[in-house]
Amino acid sequence: MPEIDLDLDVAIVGAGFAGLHLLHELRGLGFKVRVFEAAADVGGVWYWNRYPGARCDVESLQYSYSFSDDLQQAWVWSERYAGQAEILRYIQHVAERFDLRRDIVFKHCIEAMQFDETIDRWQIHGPAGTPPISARFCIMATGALSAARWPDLEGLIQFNGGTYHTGAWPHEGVDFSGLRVAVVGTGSSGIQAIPQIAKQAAQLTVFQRTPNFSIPAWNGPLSDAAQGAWKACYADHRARAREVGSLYEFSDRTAVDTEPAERTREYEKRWSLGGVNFVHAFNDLMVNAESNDTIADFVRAKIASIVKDSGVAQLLSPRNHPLGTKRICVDTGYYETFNRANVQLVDLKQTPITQVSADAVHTSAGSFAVDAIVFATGYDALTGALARIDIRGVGGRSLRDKWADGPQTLLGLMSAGFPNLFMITGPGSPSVLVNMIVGIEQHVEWISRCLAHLRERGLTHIDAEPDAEQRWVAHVNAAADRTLFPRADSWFLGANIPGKPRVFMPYVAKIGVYRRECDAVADAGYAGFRLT
Ligand code: NA7
Repeated sequence: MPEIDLDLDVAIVGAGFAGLHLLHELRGLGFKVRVFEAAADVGGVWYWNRYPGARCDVESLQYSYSFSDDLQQAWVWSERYAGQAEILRYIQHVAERFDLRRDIVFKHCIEAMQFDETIDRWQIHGPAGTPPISARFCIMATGALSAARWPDLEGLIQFNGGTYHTGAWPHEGVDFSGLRVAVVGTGSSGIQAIPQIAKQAAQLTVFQRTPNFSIPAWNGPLSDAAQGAWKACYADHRARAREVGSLYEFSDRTAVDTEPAERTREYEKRWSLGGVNFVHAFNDLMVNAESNDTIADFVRAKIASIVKDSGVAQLLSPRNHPLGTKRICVDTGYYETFNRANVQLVDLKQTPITQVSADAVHTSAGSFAVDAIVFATGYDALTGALARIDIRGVGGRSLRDKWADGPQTLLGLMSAGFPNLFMITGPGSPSVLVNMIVGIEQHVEWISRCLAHLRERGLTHIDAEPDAEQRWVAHVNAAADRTLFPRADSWFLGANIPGKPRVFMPYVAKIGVYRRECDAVADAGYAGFRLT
């Protein structure tokens, strides 16, 4: 572990995909930079999310860095969708290949930071007893889905068995053999973990508050031929990804104007191909409720055809939100799992959890004796990791206070009154709506160019203009309002956290559109930002 350098050009918080790429880029530009990471090693969410079945739902060849052709040619992926262990090995390989660990301070959780206006520097505080760090710039690479959320269940403290969160899974793994297991939560994590846990546990009880739409992954080994063919055209694929995020088969047809039989053929074709590509079957699905009903009906019919108990199939069928307005899930055998004799489904909408006791989960309908509880209850998304740090900007104002009614940013990159502080894939940028690696690389490029620009001109201070920020926030809200997204109680809107303001946080735009908006700002001398 490196000595803590107390006087930096740039401090980066977080050693996941974003932090590592930033470190490589900024070190290459000659900045004195260090990364501070709470975990014992690199990886970010892929370090923590070790639950059974954890897997990326973007295809491996696309969920990887593009900044080094040597890297992308050398690394060999084994499956169409990489599992957590393989992605973590890839990130560790990147850290070794580019000799990154020497500039990362591990087990160093940042607790607080203040901007000192007299010297244009951030004072950054880590664990108690460690000296404060001083950095001209600070970049939050803290992740959009990294602040895991445990539900506040009465009596949980009395529970005698093991309790686990998918977002903070024990490194040694958990053996559920012979146990009666509860899983609470049926988002992407629950939907991936449930089939795996069901195979091991004696009895699995799934506690579902809201059913989600899930599409089969049809994961499998990646052949050398397919991988070789993709790598031969990597430059073209990456250029397209910079426009669209992930390379799906985008449609130029509307569902509403397509004959029902042809529509169904298209949905069947895409269902058999699997993955998120399914939701791009027509180009009006996210803006036209009537069109969305057609794809939602198709998935509900699939659920009914897979799940043998029609009552269970009904409970698993989402009806309270348009398909895709909550993050679409991608699974391996999820709906089939409910045909197993050792799996039961409890509908928390009708019968909520009332309390947990020493050996059971109790709902308004009855008691379920269990030996272990898995919480797949998600995250305080997009703002949670930032809110956990006491960030104080100009005049000692806290970011938490400024964002009390929802996050306010310019381009999702900075927030006015917090000079020299950047965010990677922050609220107000496309963030979780696109392939995260593509979004990360775009932000790393923009910030690197910005810091080089400031250094060349001897400038020490950059801040967002409040007016420009307000215009951007309005623009982001207006973009969301043109879609069906606001119709779901999703974590995109903060709806999963009691008391969190209901504001649609990511920017609904193609990454290429957003990239051009960001580049235009930079080309105009950072219009909307104040540089001194
Ligand atoms: P999600 O998608 O937020 O899913 C969390 C699930 O947990 C969801 O079904 C929630 O129901 C449920 N939940 C949350 N709190 C409770 C309580 N208190 N009681 C019962 N059920 C609850 O998180 P994931 O980890 O699955 O996925 C997050 C993203 O990470 C994923 O999209 C990928 O991008 C990676 P709700 O829908 O709120 O009613």
